[in-house]
Amino acid sequence: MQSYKDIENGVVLSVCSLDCPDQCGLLVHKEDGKIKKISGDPNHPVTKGNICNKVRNMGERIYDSKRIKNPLKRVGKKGEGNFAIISWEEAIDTITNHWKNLISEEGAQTILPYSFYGNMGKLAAEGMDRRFFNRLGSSQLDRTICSVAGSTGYRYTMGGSYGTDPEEMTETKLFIFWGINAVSTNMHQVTIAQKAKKSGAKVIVIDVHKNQTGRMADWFIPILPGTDGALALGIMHILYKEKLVDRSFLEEYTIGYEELEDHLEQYQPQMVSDITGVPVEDIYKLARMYGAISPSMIRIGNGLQHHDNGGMSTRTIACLPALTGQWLVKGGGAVKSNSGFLSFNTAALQRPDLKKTKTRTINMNQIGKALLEPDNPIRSLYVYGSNPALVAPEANRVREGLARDDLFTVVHDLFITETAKFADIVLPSTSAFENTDFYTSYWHNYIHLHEPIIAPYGESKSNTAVFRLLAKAMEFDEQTLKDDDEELMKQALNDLSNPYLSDITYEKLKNERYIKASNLTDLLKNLQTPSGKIELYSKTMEEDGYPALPTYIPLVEEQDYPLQFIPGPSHNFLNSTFSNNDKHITLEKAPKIFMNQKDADNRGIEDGTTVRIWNDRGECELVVSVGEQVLPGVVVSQGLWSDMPGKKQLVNALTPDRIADMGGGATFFSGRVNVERMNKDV
Ligand SMILES: Nc1nc2c(c(=O)[nH]1)N[C@H]1C(S)=C(S)[C@@H](COP(=O)(O)OP(=O)(O)OC[C@H]3O[C@@H](n4cnc5c(=O)[nH]c(N)nc54)[C@H](O)[C@@H]3O)O[C@H]1N2
Ligand SMILES: Nc1nc2c(c(=O)[nH]1)N[C@H]1C(S)=C(S)[C@@H](COP(=O)(O)OP(=O)(O)OC[C@H]3O[C@@H](n4cnc5c(=O)[nH]c(N)nc54)[C@H](O)[C@@H]3O)O[C@H]1N2
Ligand code: SF4
Ligand SMILES: [Mo]
Repeated sequence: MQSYKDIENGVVLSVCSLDCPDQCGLLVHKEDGKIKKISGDPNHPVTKGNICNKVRNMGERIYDSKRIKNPLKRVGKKGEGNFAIISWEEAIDTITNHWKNLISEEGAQTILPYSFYGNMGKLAAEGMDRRFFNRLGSSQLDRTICSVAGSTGYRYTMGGSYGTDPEEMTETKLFIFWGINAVSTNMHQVTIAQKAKKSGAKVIVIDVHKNQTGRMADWFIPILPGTDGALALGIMHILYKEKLVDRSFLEEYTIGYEELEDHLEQYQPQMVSDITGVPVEDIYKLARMYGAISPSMIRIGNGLQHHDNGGMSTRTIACLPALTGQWLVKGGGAVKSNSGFLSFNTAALQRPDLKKTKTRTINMNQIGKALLEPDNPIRSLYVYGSNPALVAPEANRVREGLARDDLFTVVHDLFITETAKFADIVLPSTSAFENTDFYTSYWHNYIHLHEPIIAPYGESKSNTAVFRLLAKAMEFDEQTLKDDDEELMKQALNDLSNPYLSDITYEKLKNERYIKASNLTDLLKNLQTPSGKIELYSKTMEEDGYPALPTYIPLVEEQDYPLQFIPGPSHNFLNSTFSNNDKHITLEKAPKIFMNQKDADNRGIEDGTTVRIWNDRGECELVVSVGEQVLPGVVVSQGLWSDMPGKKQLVNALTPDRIADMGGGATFFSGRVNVERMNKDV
């Protein structure tokens, strides 16, 4: 069969590589060997031919004139973005000579990889790169920037990232979107809910911002940031008091339901109302709806996880479906992430055994602090699949660290990102459309194979190809560092122990292109908690220094600033991806901050003007949208916008690099700020 790459004109199958739960099946329409159009694959069982505008316009990004074609070396000052073209040979030699010197003089721990999921491909994001850095003995990176607090919290209750199958949600009668802006970030979850609404289902949205998702809800419940755990406990209190709990389910499938009942006594609805800002009658109404309607499904988003107490909030909400026995009902339960169903052989892919010495681990949320640390300094940073100068908290510190003259920085990307501007060497990356890889959704339970669709752009190379080159130049001669992409996939996918992937092999996937995890209804039989039950009471949590029962823990009281600042992602960008592409910038218009009328009036701020937002960490200037979309005391911005001349729109200049309660997670939404009007002539 002709490979997709060699088809000059025609339509080929693909899958979206972006860090988005939907992981849509795509059709790529080729003309004269180039991508002409991108549409949804109508045969995909979950995404069914619909895709977002971002990816419909992905072609603009692939062929954007700003895309880099060649390796580059810096010729100007760090941060200026002046580079000269060099050959791959020179690039690889420069990097590896530098590293060889560093290793002999100060040790390999002076080198730090920094990466995330700019490309969700397993080979791209956790394949040869991990093998290489394990073998190198470099410092390790704790990849905590996204949802680790929540997944750690959810695991204490449910044993891992296992939840409701989206394909069963046509049965669901009550959807609770809790801290998720699903219209923008999980569009097919909304499609499913809207379809279910036609058969009478209700949609509740609990959020700090009445954004597009809140506006499509049957009932929008505004809540004060970081108080979701208290609301969940208030619901539980009422469920027990009003005998709306499913005792037989609790007896058979949970531990700690009696201790929980006693513990809930303190979460009186009035107290919960005072904490959350949700009127007491609404707490009763919500609890009674949750107790009465089945199947109910809670879609837990990242909003509540990006807080100081994100782990505990998620652990607490994850207890709710057990109280009403939802895990036995088709279409009932909750989804935080479903990635557990598709967990493959990561050890075979990443080869932790190549690590010969114990090395330090650096939390990626504190990259600024780490780069500025004078003891055992990081001397070289290798960035791929991520843009820390824009996406990491305490951005001013991150940039100060990146600007260090004695730091040797390599960035592998498709564009000269804000981070790449600080690089000594920039390497051009292929896009996912140019790569072989496989993808596992963290929402819909399908695993996808991807074969290259177009030839590499210019001289660009994939992550795996670059790490093979680096390994060779470092004179590492293990076969594992030479394996090609097909070999990597075979190792990751054959002989799996995961019971949900019992009939998947690489060969089968190659034939069928996408395969669904199986035996999903065995969830309660396979629970990975220490007791094998849903743990309402968790001894492990106690051992780890947390309360064993779900408990409300307020946000850290930081600095003396009056407004809670929630800088979330935007509809037309994917984190910072697309924020440098004209088409997407035009669609997204301008970065905005939403503010309550009262807070605006107190400050003499008018809708549509530019305001200054500041705290001890930094400042930025955004256009304000005044109204009732957020509660008093809360301001919300959307989007991680690229730097633009004369504009101060770096929201992460304001965000804390504090670590959340669990898993080393990020606390982007737990910072506080003040806002003031700016002089008209500024
Ligand atoms: N279009 C688009 N899609 C994306 C992304 C993107 O950038 N753009 N990013 C992708 C990635 S990497 C991720 S992790 C996901 C994130 O997507 P989501 O899971 O939707 O997470 P966020 O958008 O960060 O926040 C969700 C909602 O939580 C609200 N929120 C903030 N704090 C609180 C709180 O304390 N309580 C409650 N109840 N709500 C709160 C915010 O107002 C927001 O509406 O989306 C993915 N999909
Ligand atoms: N204020 C605030 N900050 C946030 C968030 C928030 O809600 N608010 N969300 C956080 C979350 S949830 C996340 S997940 C992070 C995401 O942050 P990042 O992981 O940094 O994601 P992106 O900003 O999309 O950057 C991905 C980069 O990878 C590059 N890339 C794409 N494919 C490849 C490839 O195959 N190889 C290489 N080498 N590069 C590639 C892209 O061009 C892009 O520059 O941001 C976090 N930052
Ligand atoms: S970004 Fe999300 S919604 Fe858009 S095509 Fe990719 S997976 Fe689908
Ligand atoms: Mo994320």
